[in-house]
Amino acid sequence: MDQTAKQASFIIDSVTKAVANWTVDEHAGLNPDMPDRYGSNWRVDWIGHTMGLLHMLAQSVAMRSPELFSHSLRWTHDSFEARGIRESDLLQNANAMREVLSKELPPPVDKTALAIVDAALESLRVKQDDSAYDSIENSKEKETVLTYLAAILESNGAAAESIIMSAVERGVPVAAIYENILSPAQARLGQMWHRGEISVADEHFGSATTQAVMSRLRPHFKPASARHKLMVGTSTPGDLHEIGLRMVVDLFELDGWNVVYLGANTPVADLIEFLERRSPDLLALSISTALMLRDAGELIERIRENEKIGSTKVLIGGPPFRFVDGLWRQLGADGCASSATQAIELGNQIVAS
Ligand code: B12
Repeated sequence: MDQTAKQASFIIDSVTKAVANWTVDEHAGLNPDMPDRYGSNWRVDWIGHTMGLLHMLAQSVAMRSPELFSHSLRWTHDSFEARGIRESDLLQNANAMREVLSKELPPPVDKTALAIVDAALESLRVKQDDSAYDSIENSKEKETVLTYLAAILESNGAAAESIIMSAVERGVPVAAIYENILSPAQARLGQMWHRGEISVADEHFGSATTQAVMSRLRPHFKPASARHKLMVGTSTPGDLHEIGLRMVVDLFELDGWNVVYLGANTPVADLIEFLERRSPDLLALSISTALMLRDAGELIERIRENEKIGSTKVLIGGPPFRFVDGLWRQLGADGCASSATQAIELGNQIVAS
């Protein structure tokens, strides 16, 4: 990772709380009716929103990627729109944050950060089409995805499981169930939450059901002949997403690898110690939110600096790499794949090279 950019991002993180408070003061100064419009918790909510934006700005600076912040502001814009939060509030808040940052940040961090905020505000002016976000249309199992989702939305876990088990019975391979049914269903749940169509509880039920279904598929695993290679899979410390990672690990297992699935949020020191103890051929690191990018880069730096495990091959993946091209190279990984199927091909190549 670029050390100057990383230090600049730490500076932004260090002033986040103060900048968020000051921003909300400025924003509320223009809108004395904030408590009437957003309820008694309005201040906490707007401070939380502003801090989230600032943390994303820090990641965007660390990665030297204005797109990351623009993407995040657009995402917030659309989510606010779906919840009836005025666009003028988002814009006034972002402009107030810009003003406060211009006073609080030292040069040259101020210039870098303000250019990123300006680019994001400018990009909001262009209406975007989010249809590429929907992977159901392109799925070979579109009908099954829709019936699976319908069962989830009725909170009927038994029906959801039986839809997937029927797919197994008609010969759909595990990899295809993952890629063509469960992945697009999860992405659609995320999209529906974003649009304000379902609650966090519905998403949690869907994610829990998908994980339960994945466990039920294990007896149907028919691994290829042994490759005598070991891979360890984890999400970046602090990252709570685990479904994509688990799909990747399962498909490596089906490809004949020995696998260790550590799940989400393994603490850095414990992960390093584990890698030293098990010496895997490959570490698969999942990064699902852009908020974890700098931490992922630091983790890879720690691995590289370590005499015992410095040459471990590191494969990364997750949604942020779909949104911004070439981001993975900055993190010092050996490769990045956008799906579990691609991960197997690339993982084998990387380890053989
Ligand atoms: C379920 C979910 C959650 C659940 C996770 C539950 C769990 N047990 O896993 C919970 C509620 C915890 C959650 C929280 C948050 N989430 Co969330 N979440 C999702 C959601 C809806 C589905 C994730 C999923 O299961 N996808 C299905 C899997 C199969 O897809 P996948 O993860 O992309 O994985 C595939 C590839 O990316 C790749 N891959 C994944 N990992 C790896 C690793 C390697 C090595 C390789 C090679 C490939 C690879 O292969 C996988 C299979 O093909 C997504 C929406 C989406 N479009 O994915 C948002 C999403 C990932 N979340 C998002 C966000 C922003 C958050 C929060 C910050 C929200 C908030 N404000 O609190 C928090 C972060 C919490 C944290 N500290 O991690 C964003 C991330 C955007 C970004 N660019 O940063 C997404 C994309 C939603 C969106 N459109 O904005 N989330």
